[in-house]
Amino acid sequence: MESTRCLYILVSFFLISVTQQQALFTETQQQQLKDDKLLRKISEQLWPLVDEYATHEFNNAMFELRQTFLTEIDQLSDEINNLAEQAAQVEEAMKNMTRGHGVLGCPKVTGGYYHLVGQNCYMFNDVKKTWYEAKEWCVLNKGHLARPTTFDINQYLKNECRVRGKQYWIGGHDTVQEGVWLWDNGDPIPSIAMDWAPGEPNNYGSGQDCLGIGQDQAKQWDDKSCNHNLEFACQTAAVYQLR
Ligand SMILES: [Ca+2]
Ligand SMILES: [Ca+2]
Repeated sequence: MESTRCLYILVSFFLISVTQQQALFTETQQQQLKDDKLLRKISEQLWPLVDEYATHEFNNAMFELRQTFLTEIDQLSDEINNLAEQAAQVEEAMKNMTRGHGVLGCPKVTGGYYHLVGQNCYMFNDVKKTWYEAKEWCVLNKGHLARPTTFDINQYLKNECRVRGKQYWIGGHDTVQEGVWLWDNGDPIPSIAMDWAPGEPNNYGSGQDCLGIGQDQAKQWDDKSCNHNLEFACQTAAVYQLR
């Protein structure tokens, strides 16, 4: 009877222990579930914050980078302006130096020799060409057909016609619009600069659209057919050259 009682007590302890462990296990499991839930909740709230922070940081970094680039561009722009200014100063200094120690001269060309007259150089070519061919030839020889843009230049050209006994193509035409006379660089010829011989320009025959000088006794201007072959005068600006 005593042993049965002991067994009963042992079984009771065992059952109590199992129940306690079960209760403890359930409690642990519940705590674990709570922790998991909490972690999920934290995670759900945290990641958007992390994203937002990262975006914010990225935007800040981009903004700073942009500011840095803009500053560098400003600095480079200033440097370029300074260099351009220095280049202009050097160029001006070289011009002054050349003026002080140099002389005005004419460029050397393969087609002949330019003669210095004032600030310009002239070359009279006695091989006859059409106005267009003459224009091209002058350009190939660092010049252009002569342009009597001043009274003095016009007088000089007329005198050369007189001395040489010839007429020459010069750089004027009305090929764009009949009666509207332009220099060969496209500038209009002012009426005050015109020196037409009596009765000219007459656009004679099938049309005369190119400018010649040396007409009649006074060696004035005449409009001629551009395809007519005539001697021609080239002109170019004189340049300072070191002695
Ligand atoms: Ca004409
Ligand atoms: Ca004419």
